[in-house]
Amino acid sequence: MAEVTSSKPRVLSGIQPSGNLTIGNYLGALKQWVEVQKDYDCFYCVVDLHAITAEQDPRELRRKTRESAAIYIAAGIDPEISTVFVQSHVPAHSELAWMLTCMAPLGWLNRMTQFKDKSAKQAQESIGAGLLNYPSLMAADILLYHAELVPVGDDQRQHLEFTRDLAQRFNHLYGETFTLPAVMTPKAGARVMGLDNPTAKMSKSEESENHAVYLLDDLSRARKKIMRAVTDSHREIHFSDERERAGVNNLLTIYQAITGEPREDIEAHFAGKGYGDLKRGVADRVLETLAPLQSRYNDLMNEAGYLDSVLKVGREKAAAIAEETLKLAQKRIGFLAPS
Ligand code: AQP
Repeated sequence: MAEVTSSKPRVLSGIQPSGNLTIGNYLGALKQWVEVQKDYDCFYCVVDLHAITAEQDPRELRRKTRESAAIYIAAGIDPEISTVFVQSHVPAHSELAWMLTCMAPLGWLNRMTQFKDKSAKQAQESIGAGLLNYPSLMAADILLYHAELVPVGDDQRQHLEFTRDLAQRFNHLYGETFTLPAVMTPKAGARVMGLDNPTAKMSKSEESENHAVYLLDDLSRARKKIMRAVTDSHREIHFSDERERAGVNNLLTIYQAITGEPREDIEAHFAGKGYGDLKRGVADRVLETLAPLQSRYNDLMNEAGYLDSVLKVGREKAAAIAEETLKLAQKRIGFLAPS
């Protein structure tokens, strides 16, 4: 077993290998992960157990799991300082998830926006129970590592509150066991919207052609998608909460999230210019991000054995911590320890 020695506070986060990772996943999650990795003891997993809450093709799931892990590293996660692993490689996630599922009130689960949104797209009788129980599994992911901070996009805030509530419930019933985590969302880019429909969140499982820029999109294709983004019939370029200006606001937000420039400077930069200039400006910034990421991705996928060795070390480090927490939770709940 790998030794766990860090005294830094812990971070945990993950992304489902349920499709092609988008610039929404990058700006909402990955970019923050990279930013915190020097100050925290970070655990980043590819959450394949979550991915099967929707139907997956087995070969594709395996391929996307490796691809996602490689993208983490290509985006700037350094496996020498952060732990990168696959969720299903550490069985403690499933085991604690069951215990938490048994404690999670249906009323809480039914209130989850993500469940309501995703289940509304399916016939009632065919909705998998996993979709409803998704937040209990996410709580297990976080609580196993005593994570103090969870960097995610805006859509995961409610699941973080659920995690805190469930941890408190367990601690109250069985004694102090879990650390209550805090959520961390980025100042800009916490909710990147679809390029073809700026009133809906950009999602990797949304299949329409111009909805999302994928991190591994061919660069000219990525540019085309941005140039085709839905805008409006106004002329001025400024940030706005108005629904009909959501497309322009989304483009400006992507620009802000990548450059980190203040809003006033961005508005000044585009003052008197047209939507074509705005789209070109955003496309340039996005491509400046994608080009080095893709080049690192290709390099590391061509290095035989590299990714597998990262995931093996990651599994060992993650399992050492997760199994210890699981044992404590099992003891607290009253399970007989094996002799
Ligand atoms: N559009 C987004 N803007 C900002 N952040 C986003 N995230 C997802 N979409 C956006 C953040 O990315 C992380 C990983 O998300 P996930 O894969 O676990 O599931 P999700 O939130 O349901 O993301 P998707 O892309 O919409 O996946 P599918 O389509 O499979 O459901 C999270 O931190 C999330 O907030």
